[in-house]
Amino acid sequence: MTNKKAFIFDLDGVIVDTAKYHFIAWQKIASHLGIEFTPEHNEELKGVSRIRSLEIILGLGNIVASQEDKNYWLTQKNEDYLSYIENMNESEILPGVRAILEFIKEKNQLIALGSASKNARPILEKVKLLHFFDAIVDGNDVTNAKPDPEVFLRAAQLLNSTNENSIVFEDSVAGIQAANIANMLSIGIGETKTLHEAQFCFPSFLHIDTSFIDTIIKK
Ligand code: B16
Ligand code: MG
Repeated sequence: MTNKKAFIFDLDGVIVDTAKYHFIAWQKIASHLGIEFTPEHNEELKGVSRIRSLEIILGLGNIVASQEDKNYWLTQKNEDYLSYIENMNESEILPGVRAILEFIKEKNQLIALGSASKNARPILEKVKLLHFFDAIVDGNDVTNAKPDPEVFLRAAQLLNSTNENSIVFEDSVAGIQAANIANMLSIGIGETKTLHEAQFCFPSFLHIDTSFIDTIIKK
């Protein structure tokens, strides 16, 4: 077991804002199905897997679909989403993220990704952050979605770290719950009102001082 700290980052809403692309792609599907899908509905899809997102949208329209139809909509949605992320670049990294990643690396600590997205790797490549990560666990590697802690437990395991030495940065309620269940330090990125279950909460990484990270490292 390492005595280094393991910093586990969620992707969407923490490192990049891909929620806007998910929204446009899901809205197209919903509109084909005659379902009203608003930005408020989109909030419920944050941190949720692709299949579960479709099920939530179908539920909004009280639509019961066959597995074949679901597969068709899932493929359509992802192809559309991929066309939006195709042109992503470093300018889409959320404010303050790179500085924190650099600080953690400078301090010789460990970094992992813990995301529900099956498109996590290509996104990290496009925004040129892939090299910071010692381990990547994404939607291709887990069977249980957040709030199940599987994604974070796998990340800690890959980094050879204990749960108690792991820190999770998350923007979704389900993700914060997953970190708490795993007995990891949960840090919410977003509104305290929404992420009140987090042990710490900041509006963005710009509000996280390096001295705060340093205190965590020395704990
Ligand atoms: P994909 P995260 C999640 O990413 C998104 O928040 C969620 O809205 C999306 O449905 C999910 O990834 C699956 O994404 O369709 O690319 O596999 O926040 O866990 O990094
Ligand atoms: Mg997220």
